[in-house]
Parts: sequence; C-alpha cells; structure tokens
Amino acid sequence: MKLSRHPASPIFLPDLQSPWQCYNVFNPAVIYHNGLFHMLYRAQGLDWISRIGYAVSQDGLHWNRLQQPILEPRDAADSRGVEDPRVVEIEGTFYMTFTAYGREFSGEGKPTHLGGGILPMVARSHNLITWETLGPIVRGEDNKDHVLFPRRINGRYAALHRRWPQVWLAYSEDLLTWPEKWMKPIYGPRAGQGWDSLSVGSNGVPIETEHGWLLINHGYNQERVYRMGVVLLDLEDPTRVIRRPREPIFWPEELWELRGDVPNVVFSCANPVVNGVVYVFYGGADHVIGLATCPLTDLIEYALHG
Ligand code: BMA
Repeated sequence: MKLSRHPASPIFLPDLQSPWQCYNVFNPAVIYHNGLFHMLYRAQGLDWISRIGYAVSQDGLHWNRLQQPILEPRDAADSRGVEDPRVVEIEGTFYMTFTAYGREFSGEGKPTHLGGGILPMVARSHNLITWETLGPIVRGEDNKDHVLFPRRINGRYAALHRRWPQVWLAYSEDLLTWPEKWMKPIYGPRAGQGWDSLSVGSNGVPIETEHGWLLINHGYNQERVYRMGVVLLDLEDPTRVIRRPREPIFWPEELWELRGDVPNVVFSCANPVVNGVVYVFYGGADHVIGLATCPLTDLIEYALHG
C-alpha cells in the first residue's frame, strides 16, 4: 500500500513577491466544503515567523490565495509563530487547531523548545477566514500535533494530542477546558528499529469508517526521515487501538521532499475525503506543498489487513 503522488506536485509554492510567504509554504489544513477545497497553510517569509494563509480551489490543484495572512502572532504566547493548522467542521462551525510558538514558557520546569514554549491552541470560525482563538488544550508542556475529531464522542468533543512521546486522547464539554481526568495515552513510538521507532504524531482529522476511526499518522526513527502510516481506533472508545499496520504508506522520494528547509520530510495536517478519494496534502521538506491520494476503500483495506 502506497499513496500516489499527484503528478502535478508540488501544487503550491512560496510567493516570491510576498514578504510573509516568500520562503516556505507547508503543512496545510484543507477542508472540502460546498464544492471547494479551502486551504489554510503555514507560511514563512523574511522574518521567519510562521503565519497562516488562505487559498481556495475547485480541484485541489489550482489555487487562488488571499494576499494577507488570516492568522498571525498577537502576543508573547505566539510571537515566534502560528504553526501546523488542522481544520474540521463540527455541527456547522469550523475549528482550527494550531501550535502557538512563543517567547514565554508558561509551565513548571524547563522550556521544551529553544527560546520559549509551545501551546496546542484551538480556534473557531464561521467562514474559515476570521478566527477567534479559544485557548490551549494544556499549558506548560511539550504538546502539539493536536487535532479534533469531526463529531462528539459519547456527548463530548474529543481531540488527539501528543504528550511526547505518546499520542493521547482528550475530551472536553466546551472546547475550553480539557480535564486531566479524561486524558489517556493511546499509542507511542513502536519498539524496534522501524520507521516510527523514535517519534510519532497525528496528521489530519480522523476519518470515520464503519470499522473505526482511521488515522493517518507520522513518525520517524534515528534517521529523522518523516514517513506516514495508519492506525485504526475504536469508534466509541478511541483509546483502543484496533490495528496498526507495520509498514508506512508514504515517504520522501522526490527532490523537493528530500531537500528544502528541513530535509527528508513529508508532513501532513490534512486528509479530506472527497467522492471516495483521500486527498493527503502535505509539506515537502518544510518548503512546498504536495498532494498524494488513494481510494478510501484501499486505505481501509490496508488498515484492516496490512
Ligand atoms: C515537526 C513540526 C512540523 C515540521 C516537522 C519537520 O516537529 O514542527 O511543523 O514539518 O517537524 O521539520
């Protein structure tokens, strides 16, 4: 099982005329809504601070972008950038999870990232362009790669997040507080020398299937090559892993995935399903955006029997 790289890839490039997105565009959220693909992408320009830009497309290949970012740093908590958005629609409202990278570290102990801290943030929108920040899932720890499930589970909002090195589940009644008593680890790096033996994290929004929540995830080993795999979680209790096939489904091969701002990276925050096809949009080497696809039925088959 392997995703097919769309031959038009990379499908989205830095805009050399635009100071905030002239160096890198990568790791986009993409949601399909009312017949259009909406992309919210991470961009870096002259000041190296990540902002989120917006672009729209009919086919997922040809894009029109807004000139100004739709989300940028506002205070000390995100002054070094807003990163890696993931977007979902729940009960008619859009939600974005993103990483705020700041100068200040707001927890116990030592900062986990050079120069400050990170916060796993949640924001809300009714139009995908104007966003209201709700707050972080947790504070004061190394926690990112968080993504909301597309519906409530047993009455509560649910999110995957990463308390390194484990991927965890969190629940909330209001998307503002995420009680510790409802948090549980799900899975972590796999023992051995395999592709995901050192670090793992979640990609785009979990895909609901009759067999369980289908997750595409990422991982790397000592070689620091980012690859993608799949995990199947129980529909009613997503802390229960049903299957986790051993082999990856996608890895860097093209020059623009092997070389860029950070080498050997395919990193995805988006896997919308449109007409039975899974569209995996991903950052190549933290520099450009590519697209790889596969029929949903093939991915389910692999998750169940691979
Ligand atoms: C991760 C994230 C991603 C990035 C990847 C590879 O930690 O920060 O944004 O694409 O590293 O550099």
